[in-house]
Amino acid sequence: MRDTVPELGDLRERLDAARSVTVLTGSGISAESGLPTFRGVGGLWRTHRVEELASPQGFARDPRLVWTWYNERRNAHKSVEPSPAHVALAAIEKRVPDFTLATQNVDSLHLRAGSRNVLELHGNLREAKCTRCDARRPFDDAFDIEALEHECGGMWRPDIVWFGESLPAEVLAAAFDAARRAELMLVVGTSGIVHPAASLATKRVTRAYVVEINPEETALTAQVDQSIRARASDVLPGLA
Ligand code: BV8
Repeated sequence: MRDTVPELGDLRERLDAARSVTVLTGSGISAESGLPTFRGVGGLWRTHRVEELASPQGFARDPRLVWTWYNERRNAHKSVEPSPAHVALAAIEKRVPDFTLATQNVDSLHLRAGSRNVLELHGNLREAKCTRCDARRPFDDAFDIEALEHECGGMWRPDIVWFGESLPAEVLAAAFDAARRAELMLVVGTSGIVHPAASLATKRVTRAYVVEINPEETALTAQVDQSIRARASDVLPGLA
């Protein structure tokens, strides 16, 4: 049961007036769908640090362990539904002339909710790619961790951006362009720790009025224009 309707200030008026809106989301918006956040449970998966597993070094060290983790996450993605917050962002997109959704999430929930202009900054788990050639294949069902070699001699890996890896150049450029021209930016469900994604919401990059929606303080709280201490589903459906 919701105790109070979060104080939105003039956010509704700003959203109605904005021609150009950019939204940055993180795993907190998918917590509403039942998925664990990236650093939830102390940033651990079983006994391993997620930053370790989500890295080329972690994959080189133990590809079967890393694929076991991604198999579990892919199955979890398929077993949940977009949250009211994901659906609300898709509805808001229809009303805004120039709307961009940059997500750090790899769960495809924004696309499943109907969002159209989605920039997947860190990739997604719908496909796997070869470490050596440019072969790709769908990642719909769990990968057989005993059959990870590709015929070219490379190895199948999830098609996502690991720590220490560059983000896809064209996706990142589009995200920076969107942040630069935005009049209003919403930052939803991210701890603001990971760069360059988090930098999109900083005054170095955007001149937008930046509103954060998060039940907790984050690395961005000190520099946003408005920080609404609430869950995404307590705020976004009302805005939509
Ligand atoms: C790059 C895909 C370099 C994987 C991810 C040392 C060595 C190497 C690199 C670095 C280093 N130090 C710094 C770096 C840079 C590094 C970085 O930023 N590290 C951090 C940890 C300090 N960045 C990189 O490595 C990036 N690449 O810099 O390249 C380079 C440069 C030039 C040339 C070559 C190379 C690549 C970063 C991408 C990493 N991949 N994901 C996977 O998913 O398995 S990042 C990962 O973190 C996820 O994508 C996740 O989305 C993202 C951010 O985390 P959050 O989404 O914010 O999740 P978190 O749990 O932290 O927070 C959840 C929030 O939700 C909380 O605030 C919570 O309060 C809130 N919440 C909870 N419930 C709700 C809610 N909010 C609203 N409603 C709710 N109901």
